[in-house]
Amino acid sequence: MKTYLIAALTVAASMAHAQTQWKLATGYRAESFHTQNIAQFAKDVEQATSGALRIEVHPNNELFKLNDIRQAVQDGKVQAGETIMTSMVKDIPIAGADAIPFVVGSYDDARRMWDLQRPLIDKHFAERGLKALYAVPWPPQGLYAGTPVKSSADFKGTRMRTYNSSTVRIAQMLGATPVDVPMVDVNKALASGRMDNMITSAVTGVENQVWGQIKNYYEINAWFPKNIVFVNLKAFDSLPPATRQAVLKASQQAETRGWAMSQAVASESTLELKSKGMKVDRIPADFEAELKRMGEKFSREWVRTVGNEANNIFVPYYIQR
Ligand code: PCA
Repeated sequence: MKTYLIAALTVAASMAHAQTQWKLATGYRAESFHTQNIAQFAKDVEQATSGALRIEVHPNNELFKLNDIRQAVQDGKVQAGETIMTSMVKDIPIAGADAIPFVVGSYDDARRMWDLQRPLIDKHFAERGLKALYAVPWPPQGLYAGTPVKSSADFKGTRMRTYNSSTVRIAQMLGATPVDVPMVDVNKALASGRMDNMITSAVTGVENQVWGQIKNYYEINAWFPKNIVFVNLKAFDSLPPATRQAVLKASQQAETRGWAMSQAVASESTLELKSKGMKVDRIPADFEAELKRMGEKFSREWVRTVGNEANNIFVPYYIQR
């Protein structure tokens, strides 16, 4: 009996020794579809490696703020993370390719964009000691407004909630004052009257129950920003080969599953906004044309900051179309 116990303890101890634990930091809520997808990814990895790699998910900006997560993973302060790609544009401008207004208009476009963007992201990540695992888009970005809008003049002097440098620039072009509000604080910012309008997805409106203050949602389909899940390269490389393979396989599955989830929540959320009494509409044609011109101006500015690398995405992107 005693010998069995000792043998069992020895096995348990050696298994514990072989176990690696990663923390994964994200800036979004645990209930968010992106985070649910990560939780499933972590489960898949744990199962495929019989517990040799456990990934503990820390949501809600709990470990690091969304915009600091890439640097924290790069510096090895946390092994893995998720952020929105546009949060990296200052350091990796090409990461902002998916938040240029009116370039990507559908999930198929978003897929083509990601296929072209990924090799460049891989290169920039490798230079920084990072490894991209997968990326998943948010549903299309629409316009939320407190009062019905007819033209850009309606935004002059309003406070527009922003979540990255792209949305800041758009707020400026509309003559609004940008107010930086993390996604998890939108409901509070609305309740305390800090913001009047915003551009984001239907699901973000649902998660923050915006209908109390905001009554109009316009499906302008402005862009499909992506969240990216990544790991410190040293942490990845120190795994045994079979564990690395398991992580890559689970990543691929998470990417496929995440895109399907995104598409499903896109339509469900728009219906939910309607069911809560919000008016879901198209914007007037003149205003749409005005927004498109702003989008073009934005993309000229962006191409200037990115330089030649922008061609690697946009030349094939427009040729394939
Ligand atoms: N929701 C996030 C990013 C894009 C989106 O749809 C946010 O509003 O911050």
